[in-house]
Amino acid sequence: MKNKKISKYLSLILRHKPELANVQLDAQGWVQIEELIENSKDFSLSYELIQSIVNSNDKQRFAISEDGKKIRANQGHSVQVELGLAPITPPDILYHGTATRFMRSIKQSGLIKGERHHVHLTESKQTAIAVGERYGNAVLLGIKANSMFQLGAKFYKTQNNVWLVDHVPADKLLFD
Ligand code: HQG
Repeated sequence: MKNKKISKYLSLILRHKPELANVQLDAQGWVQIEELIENSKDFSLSYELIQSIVNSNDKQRFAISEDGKKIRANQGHSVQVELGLAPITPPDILYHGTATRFMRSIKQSGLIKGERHHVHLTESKQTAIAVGERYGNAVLLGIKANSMFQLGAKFYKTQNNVWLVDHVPADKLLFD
């Protein structure tokens, strides 16, 4: 339970509000682990604790750099970062889970990124439904990803298998 709280705290610091822990993200979103341990007043952190939270995180939300000195969130930022992902070819269909109450607006404007840097998509129907359930009655949307790609849309895949795209036009959505 305590680890879950710390994991949520790390998401907040590494994606949205680094200033709360008196740390700075570099251009690629990395924070020095030593600095995080020293500056964070909200939790008593150690290198081993951070490492175990990174390794056990259910969605692999965080990565530690190869030299072991830095940590970053794999995706989900609202602060400006350049994750350095290369655009890749998506599968024919990807999925997005949302809630029934957003559908009217989604049918008009497609999927928009809102506060985040990208619209988040997944290869897994199950994951999409779970994401939609966070907001109410879940709706599973299929996305004609390859068709969008053919028309020039750029798709990225994060280290933890989240697909990112700038926008999904309404005519590329599949729903019942
Ligand atoms: C909806 C979690 C009205 C969209 C998950 C979603 C994900 C619209 C909400 C990650 C809309 C935005 C992201 C439109 C989109 N009109 N509503 N035109 N277009 N929406 O949280 O995808 O646990 O920013 O359907 O697993 O729900 O944080 O995006 O319901 O990967 O690691 O607006 O967050 O990961 O909500 O979730 P969000 P999301 P973590």
